Amino acid sequence: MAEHESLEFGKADFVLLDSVSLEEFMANLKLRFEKGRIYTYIGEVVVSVNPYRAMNIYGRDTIEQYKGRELYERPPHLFAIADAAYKAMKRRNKDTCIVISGESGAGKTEASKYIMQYIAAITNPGQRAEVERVKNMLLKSNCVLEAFGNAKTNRNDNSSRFGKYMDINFDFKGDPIGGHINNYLLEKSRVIFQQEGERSFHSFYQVLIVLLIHSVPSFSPPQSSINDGADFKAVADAMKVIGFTPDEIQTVYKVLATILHLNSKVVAVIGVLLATKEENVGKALLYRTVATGRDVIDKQHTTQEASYGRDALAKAMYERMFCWIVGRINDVIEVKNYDAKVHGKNTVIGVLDIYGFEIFQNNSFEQFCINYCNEKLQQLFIQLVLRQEQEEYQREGIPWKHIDYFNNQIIVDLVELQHKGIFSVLDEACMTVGKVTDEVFLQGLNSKLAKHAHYTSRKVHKSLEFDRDFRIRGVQYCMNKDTLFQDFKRLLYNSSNPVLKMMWPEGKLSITEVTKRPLTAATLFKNSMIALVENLACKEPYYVRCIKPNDVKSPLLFEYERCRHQVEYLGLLENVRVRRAGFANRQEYPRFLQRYKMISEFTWPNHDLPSDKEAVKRLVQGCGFEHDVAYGKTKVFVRTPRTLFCLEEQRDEMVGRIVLFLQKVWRGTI
Ligand code: AD9
Ligand code: MG
Repeated sequence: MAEHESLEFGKADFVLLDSVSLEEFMANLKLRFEKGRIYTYIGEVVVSVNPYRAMNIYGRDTIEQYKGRELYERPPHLFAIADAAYKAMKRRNKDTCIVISGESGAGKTEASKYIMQYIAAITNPGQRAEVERVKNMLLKSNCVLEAFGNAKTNRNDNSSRFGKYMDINFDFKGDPIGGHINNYLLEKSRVIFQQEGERSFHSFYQVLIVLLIHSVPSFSPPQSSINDGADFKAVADAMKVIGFTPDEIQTVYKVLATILHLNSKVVAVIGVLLATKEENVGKALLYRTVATGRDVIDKQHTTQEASYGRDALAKAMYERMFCWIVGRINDVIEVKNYDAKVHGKNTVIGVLDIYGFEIFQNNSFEQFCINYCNEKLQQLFIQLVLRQEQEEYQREGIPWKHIDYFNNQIIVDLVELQHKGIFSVLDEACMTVGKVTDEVFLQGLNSKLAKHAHYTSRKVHKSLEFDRDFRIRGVQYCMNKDTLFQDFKRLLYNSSNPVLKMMWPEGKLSITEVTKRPLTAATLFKNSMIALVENLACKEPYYVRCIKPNDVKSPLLFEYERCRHQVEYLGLLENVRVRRAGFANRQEYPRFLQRYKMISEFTWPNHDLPSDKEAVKRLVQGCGFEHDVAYGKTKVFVRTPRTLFCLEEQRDEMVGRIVLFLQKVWRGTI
C-alpha cells in the first residue's frame, strides 16, 4: 500500500472519510497535522495547515517525485496541484490559475513561493538562457515586493499588505517566457500608523538599519525573527538583477527617507531628498491652492489640516512608489518578441496570493477592502466548486440530493451593488458638494442598509463605540476620508529628479485644469476585484485552502476551535459532500465516444445504435465500469479518476495496435 493510503496518517483525501461529518473531518485534519502531514486533498483541492516549522518536503528529490505524475499517485502536496495546472496548460492548451486562500498567517504566500519554485524547477530542460533569465526575474521579484509590500503584524511576521496576482506565460514547449504582476490596494495607512506590536513595511527598517539611524522613536525596534540587515542586501541585489538603475534605487531610498523625515518635519532635508526647493515643500505642507471662480488663492491650513495633509502625502508617496516598483518589474518580465503565428499559443498559469481575512479591534477602509476581497474569492469558489457543480447535475437530470452551503453573495452584494451597496454610498458621500464628513457617509449607509440582515450601525446597535462605526457580519469598521491635496502632486511633479517626476504624472495639471474628480479608492478597488474575478473565472481553477492551526505560531498546537471555524467558513465540509456525491469527470457523449470508441467492438469504427448515448452505454457495459458511471441528458459522468485512467490505458494500447496495423497496410505487408 502506498504511504499516502496508510491509515496511520489519516485519510489523504477527505472524500475517503467513512462518513462526512464535521467531527470526522476535524479528527482527520488534526491527526494528519500531528503526524506532520500538512496537506490533504478534497478531490483536486489542496487543504494545507501551516506547520510553523521547516519541513523537509520541498527539495529537488520531492520535486522529481511529482513531476508529470497524476494527482492521486503521490501523497497530497502543493507540487501535485502545481503539476496538474502545468499539465492542463501544456497538454490541453488551457489557461489555468491557482487560487490560494485562507486567513492572515495561514501560509498563502509561502505556498505561492513553493508553487513558483516547482514550476521553475520542472521547466526549461534545455537550459535556454532567455528562459533562465525570465525564471530568475520571476523568483527575484518576490523578494523585492515583499520588502516593500509586507510588514510584521500581530498575526504574521511577514504579512502581505497588498494583493498579488501573477501570470506566468509559457511558450508552446511549456517553458516560461515572461509574466505580469497585478497588485491590489496596498495598506498604505500602515506608513503612518501601526497597531501596538506591529511594524510599518519591512523596507523602512531595512534602510534604517543600514543607515544606522536609531533616532526615530515612532518605530519599534527590529524583531528577532526578521533580519533587516541581511534582507536589505538581498533586496538591493534583487533590484540590481531585475534591472533597476542606481538612480532608481537611490530614489527609492530617498522616498523612504522623505517619509521618515515627514514625521519629524525637517523641511530643508525633504527639499534636498525630493529635489525641489525648500520653500515649496514648506508651502505645500502649510497651504493649499484653491480656485474660487477665476481667482486662485493660497489658503492656510489649520494645524489639523496640515498634519492630515502631511500624513496623506506620506501614504501617497509610498503607495505611488510601490506601484512604480511593480511597473518596473513588469517592464522587465513582460513577454517580448513572441509571435503566436510562429510559436503557437502563449498560455498562462496565474497564481493568486492575496492578503488574508483579518479582524482587528478597529478596522479601517483597508481592512474593509481586504475582507471584501476575501468574500469575493469565497464567492468565486462557491460558484465554481459548489453551485455550478450542483446545477450541472440538476440540469443533466442526474439524481442529486441538494447540499446546503452559506452563499455569501449577499455579503458581496451588500458591499458592491450599484446604488445600494456600501461602495456606492461611499462614492455618493464623496461627491457631496461642500464638506464631506464621515457622518454624511454613515447617514447614507443607515438610510439604505438599516434593514439588511448582515449590517449593523450604532443607530441600530448602541454598543458600538463611535457614531461613525458600523459592522458587517459582526466585524466592526470605521471609515475615514483620505484625499491628497493637489499641491503635493504638483510639488512632486516639479521635482528635478526624473524618477520621482514619473511617479506623479497628474501633477502636470494646474489648479484650474483639475476639474474632473478622480475615481474614489473604493470604486477603483471594486473595479479591480471584479476584473480579477472575471479573469480567474475564465481560467481552469486549482485551489489551495490554507488553515492556521493556532495564534501563537506554534508547530505543535492544533487549536480545535480556531481550525473548526476556518473549516466552516471556507465551506470545506460542503466541498467534501459535493465532491463525494459527485463525479470526477464528465464529457459530452460524442466527445467521449470519439476518444474511446476504439476500445469496444460495438463502437469501432462506427456504431449502429440509435444515439451516441446508447453507444456510450454499450461501450461502458462492455468494459465493466457501469457501477462507476451515470448517464446525463447530454453527458456521461465518471465517478472516480481510476476508471478514467483505465479507459486511457486501454485507449493507448488500442491506438498502438491500430497504428501498427496501418503501418503494415501502407507497407503492403497485409
Ligand atoms: V497574510 O494574509 O499575507 O498575513 P499568509 O500569506 O497566509 O498571511 P505566510 O505564507 O506569510 O501567511 O505564512 C506565515 C508564516 O508561517 C511564514 O512566515 C512561515 O513562518 C510559516 N509558514 C507558512 N507556510 C509554511 C510552510 N509550508 N512551511 C514552513 C510555513 N513554515
Ligand atoms: Mg501573505
